[in-house]
Amino acid sequence: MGVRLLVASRSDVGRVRAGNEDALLVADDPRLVAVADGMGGHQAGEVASATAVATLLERVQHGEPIDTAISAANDAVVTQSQDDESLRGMGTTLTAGMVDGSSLRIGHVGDSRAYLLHGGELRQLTTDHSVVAELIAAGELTEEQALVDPRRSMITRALGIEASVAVDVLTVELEPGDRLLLCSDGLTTMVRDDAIAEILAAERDRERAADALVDAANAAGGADNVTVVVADVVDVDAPFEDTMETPAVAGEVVAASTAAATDDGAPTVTDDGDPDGALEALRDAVDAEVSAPRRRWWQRRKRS
Ligand SMILES: [Mn+2]
Repeated sequence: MGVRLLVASRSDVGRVRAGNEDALLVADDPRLVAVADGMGGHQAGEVASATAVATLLERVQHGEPIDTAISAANDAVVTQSQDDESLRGMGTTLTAGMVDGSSLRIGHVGDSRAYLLHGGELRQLTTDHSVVAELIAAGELTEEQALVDPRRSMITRALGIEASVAVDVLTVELEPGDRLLLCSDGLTTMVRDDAIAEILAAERDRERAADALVDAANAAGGADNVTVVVADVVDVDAPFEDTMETPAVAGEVVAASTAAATDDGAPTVTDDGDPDGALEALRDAVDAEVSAPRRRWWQRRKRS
C-alpha cells in the first residue's frame, strides 16, 4: 500500500526581477519534490538555490533522510560561499517533500511553503521562518497586515548562512485525491491562500493549475520570482503513463516554463551569461545522476 505523485511544475521570473533565483526539483519517479528560493547579489542566489537542490537530490539518492540531506545542502552552500568571494553572503530557502509508502516526509527551512489540498480544504503544512510569521505568532501583526508589511520577505532562517541550520521536519499521511503544492514566496506574497485554494480545487488538470497559479501571481504584480510544484497523489498502482503528461527531459521543461513566462508566448530561451560555467557544471553533475531520464529531471530556469 502506498502512493505516488503526478507532478506539474513551473518557475517564472515574474514581472519585476531581472533574473530567476528560484530552483525546483522533481525527481525519483517522482517521489522527491523541492522548491528553493535563493538570495544574494549577481548570480549568487541562483547558485545557492541550484546547489541546494542538487545536493538534496544527491544525498537522498544515497539513502539519507531528508533532514540530513538538507543539512548537507547547507554545508554545500556554506562551503561554496566561503570558497568564492563573489558568492559570499548567498543563501537559499529549501522546502522538500519525499514520499515514503503513503507518507510524505517534509524538510523545510525558510519561507517557501508546502500546502496540502485535502477534501477541498487547503492546509499550510510548513511554518514560515520569517519576520512577519514571528510577529503574527507573537500577536503583534495580523495576517492581513503581514501581506503588505515591508518586512514580508525577510527570513529568519536560510541555508548557506551558518555552519549548522535547524531543519523543520514533519510527516503527513497522503491519500489518493490529495494535491500537494510546494511554492516560493513569489506566489504567497502575491496571491492569498483562499485564491490559491480556489485555483487548486477548481482546476483539476495539474498543468493548467500550475499555469493558473503563476498567472495569478503575475496578474497581482509578479514582484518576485514565482515557482510552483503541483503534485497529485495517486495510488501507487495507478497507470504510469499518466506521468508522461509532464515534460520528460530537462530541456523540454526549460522550454515549457520559458514559454509560460513570456507575454506573447514566444519560446525564447536565452543564455543567462554564466561566465565561469559554474551553473552549467552543476547542472551537468546532476544530469549525470539521471539514469532514467524519462522519470527524473532537474531544472533551473534560464533567465528570460
Ligand atoms: Mn522569493
